[in-house]
Amino acid sequence: MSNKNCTLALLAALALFISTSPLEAQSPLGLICDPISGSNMVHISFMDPGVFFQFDVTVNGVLTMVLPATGGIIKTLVTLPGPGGHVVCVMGIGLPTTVADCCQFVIPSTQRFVRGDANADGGINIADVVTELNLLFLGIPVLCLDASDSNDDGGIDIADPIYLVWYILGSGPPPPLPHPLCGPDPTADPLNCVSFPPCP
Ligand SMILES: [Ca+2]
Ligand SMILES: [Ca+2]
Repeated sequence: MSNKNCTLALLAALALFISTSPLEAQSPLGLICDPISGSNMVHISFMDPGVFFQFDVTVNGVLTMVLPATGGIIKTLVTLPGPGGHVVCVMGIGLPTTVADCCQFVIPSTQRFVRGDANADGGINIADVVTELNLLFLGIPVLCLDASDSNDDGGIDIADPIYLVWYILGSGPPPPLPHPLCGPDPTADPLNCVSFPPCP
């Protein structure tokens, strides 16, 4: 075999490998989730391969709707519980085969708040650090998780009360926007802000 033929054979083998790689198995129904801006709805579409008798749709693990098999592309609107991070899964139910396909996305919260004012009392002081520690270690809930994300990294962990302590002591930077005035979160993250009384 010449070098050229050898190269062609290798390319063909590579193309075959790529086309049969497990990537396709990661999205068995080709599920696409398209959140509708400004609403708590997501448009989903997926391919019915014709081997299931129904499709169960779950939102964050809760069964939300059951769709009959149609043997083609299925599209529908799914209502979400509110802003924040969501996982929508479609499960093809058949005998004996059952497959699941999921997608994750974030619906940004529009609630205005002040970052760092974890206890939502209109000021930032050591009580907010205590609120964040109580949330973190005792699981005491807060109305606005975004306000407790002092460093705006999209999660709440020990770095947030530490960030706030340094700021209160005058040794660290202020919390990122929205701070010190009320405003919506400029960065999308899975955290939700149900209400924040100082920022109606
Ligand atoms: Ca406060
Ligand atoms: Ca954080």
